[in-house]
Amino acid sequence: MGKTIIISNRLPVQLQISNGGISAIPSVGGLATGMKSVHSGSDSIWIGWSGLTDEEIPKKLAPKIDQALAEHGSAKVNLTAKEVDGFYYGFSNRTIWPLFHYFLEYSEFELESWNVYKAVNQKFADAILEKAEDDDIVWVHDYQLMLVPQMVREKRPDISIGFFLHIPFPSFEIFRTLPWREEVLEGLLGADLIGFHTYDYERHFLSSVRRLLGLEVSFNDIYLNDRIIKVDSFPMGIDYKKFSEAAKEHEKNTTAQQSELQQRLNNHKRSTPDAKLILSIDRLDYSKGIAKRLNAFEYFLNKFPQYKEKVRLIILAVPSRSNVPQYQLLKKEVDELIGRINGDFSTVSWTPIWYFYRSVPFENLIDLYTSSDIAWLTPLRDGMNLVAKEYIATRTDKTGVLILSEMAGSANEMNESLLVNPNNFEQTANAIYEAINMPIEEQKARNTELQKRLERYNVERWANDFMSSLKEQKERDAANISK
Ligand code: GDG
Repeated sequence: MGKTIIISNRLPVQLQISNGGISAIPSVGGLATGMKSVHSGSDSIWIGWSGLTDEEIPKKLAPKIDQALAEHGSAKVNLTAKEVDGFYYGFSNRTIWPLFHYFLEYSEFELESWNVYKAVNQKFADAILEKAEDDDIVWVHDYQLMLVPQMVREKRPDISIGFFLHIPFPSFEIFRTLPWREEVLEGLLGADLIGFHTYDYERHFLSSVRRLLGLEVSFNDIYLNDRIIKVDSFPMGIDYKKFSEAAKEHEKNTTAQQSELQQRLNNHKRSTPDAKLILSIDRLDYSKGIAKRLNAFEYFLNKFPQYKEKVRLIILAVPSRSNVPQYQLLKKEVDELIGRINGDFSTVSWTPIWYFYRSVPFENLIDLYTSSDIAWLTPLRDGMNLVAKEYIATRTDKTGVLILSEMAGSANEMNESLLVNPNNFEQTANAIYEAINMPIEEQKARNTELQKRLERYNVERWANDFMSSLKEQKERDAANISK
């Protein structure tokens, strides 16, 4: 068996240029940790964009960058500022991202950025082709690279190609509005195996393939000329051990070892023992429903005024894609809403919302998860939502309540949480009330089930399931062709 080539827009390491030198630091995100088991040793390589444009990389540092990346089993695809603009901020994040999250009105259909998307996908495919040898396996990730499978297959029909989409695949009625819908489907069909987080996304994709390309589809197989392409769902898990152990370590911290945030949260608990902390963490993205959540919080405070001074909402909004206009508008809307709600409801001893617009180090993330009585995660659409899973994994004493949107992929596996429609303020306000008043025994019973499932279907299992299915598929396809 050959090596595995993993390919995604961003690499599992982040480059830092300082004092004329360069260093590559491992990323902590879900994809990077999830792929660790696949991306190990010398038999795998990860190809992606470094996050720095050609213009940003000083010429004399270029060889050093390649070397630093090679030490982490990675290689970069070079992109100019213009390419990043058309491919990443343009077609990926102004066309596909809003469309696939059902924000049709935000989706821009611009020929220019589609052309850049195609050219950049070809660059990624060329980078794979340069490294690909017989018996290699290629695993392509996410919506930025949907044309890559076909571009690789054209030149190397012999190697195994898998594709995984980390965001929802929309229903046919939404997908059909894309001017380049057939090309996108054909790009994906270059893969032997196409994976989604949920069964629904898988069905939507199959329906688009049948109706737009007229291909024969049987269960989750697509017949294309002499090939069979398999489509399946692989709900992504988390590094359960990492989160549960970090939470256990966190509990052992002496006051001197505690972060400032942890000390403040502990003080808050001590001074107001019957007050509840509600946590909300997302990238600042319109798909995450942060503005709706703030409106629902206001609705809750009006409906249940007895909880004024008894609840506090912590909003951690992580900056994201801030040069896309919709994200700038959203930032303004969220800032204003928080200002208004705090202005209307605050008392001398209470501010209803604590707002942080930044990303925090991992240890602070654990501080927030472990200190919050309730996690309130209500995206309007979300491929999976790993934060919901991470919150549950850190609840070592099994207390805590998760209020989760039905529209998150993770809702399928987290039935023991309080599932809500984020557009229904009445239902959401009642869920907050229920969460605040849920008996400890019931919290523990729900979380015991959730934790068992999350521990079992962890991210390593996800990656291994996908890889085994890809290998099986290749064998099945080879047997079919030789018939
Ligand atoms: C996409 C899909 C799908 C967040 N804030 C901080 C921080 N995080 C980490 C969390 C979590 C990750 O970022 C966020 O993952 P999500 O799944 O919640 O959301 P997206 O970023 O939108 O991810 C999503 C995912 O891909 C995987 O397929 O689930 O649906 O949209 O791991 O812990 N980490 C640190 N500081 C922060 O401030 N250190």
